[in-house]
Amino acid sequence: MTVLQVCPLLPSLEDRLRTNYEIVTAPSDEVIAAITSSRFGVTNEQIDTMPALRAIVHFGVGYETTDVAYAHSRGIAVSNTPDVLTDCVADLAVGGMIDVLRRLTAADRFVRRGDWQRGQFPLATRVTGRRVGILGLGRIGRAIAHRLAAFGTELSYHSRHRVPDVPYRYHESPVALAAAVDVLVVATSGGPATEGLVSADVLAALGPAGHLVNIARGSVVDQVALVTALATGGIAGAALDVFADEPDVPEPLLGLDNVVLLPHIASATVETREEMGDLAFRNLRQFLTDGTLVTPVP
Ligand code: 8YV
Repeated sequence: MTVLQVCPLLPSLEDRLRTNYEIVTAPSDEVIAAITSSRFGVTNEQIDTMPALRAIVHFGVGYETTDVAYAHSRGIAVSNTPDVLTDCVADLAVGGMIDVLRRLTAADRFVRRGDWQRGQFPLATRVTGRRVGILGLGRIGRAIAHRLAAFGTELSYHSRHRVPDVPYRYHESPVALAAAVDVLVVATSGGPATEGLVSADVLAALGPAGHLVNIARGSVVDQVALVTALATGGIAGAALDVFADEPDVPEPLLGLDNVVLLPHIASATVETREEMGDLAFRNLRQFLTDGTLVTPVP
């Protein structure tokens, strides 16, 4: 069975792939399934060069880099790795929020520079009791909210649809949500439906005392507007795990002390990456055995 490996993957997953299948790195007539990461997906051009392709398996929960409607129209099933990374992504969102409010990494830089010998580190912002807005109350958004409840935060959210069974206040738009909170946490999916959702207007509504946390996708935030807001005091600070054009980080951000910059590591723990690799492999194996996927994308 010939499987296309689109990009480098977790070494333990690559080993299992090589042990069980004929792995190729370029599209061909024989390829029956493709395995890829959320970052790379499979392009429509690649799909068109693989007439026997029947499944696209993603290592990652996001799948916006693959045109799922196009794949489905060609009779190609698509899977991702939901749930197994929810906890780690939510943990990192909370970590990023605490970091940017309490200025942990900025304080670490202060100590390393030897500045403590010269004076006190400036006061930071209290985490407990903050008003936090979650943009996108899916699995990950809910896990973030669940954790933040322990900090006595006042939680509200905006999602495509009102979520019936949660105790958090719903706001009709991202602007309304941003205007009502101290911290805006972005937890939506990526892709065209959420592109630029956090616009200049949303950042203005968040305001000079507001903080932004983004563990979703860089595309969800108007990055040019964000850089301006951070550089000019339009918002107080941000913790960013994702960027519009990874691995490029806008140059002006590198010099700002009010921004926590992370290299897309929300799911990057040994435990979670192994579980993602295992789920991706099980999707592939099950598909090649009986034509079904463990976690198909809708
Ligand atoms: C990973 C992610 O960085 O799951 C996702 O959608 O963005 C992250 O978990 C990615 O999948 C690894 O390629």
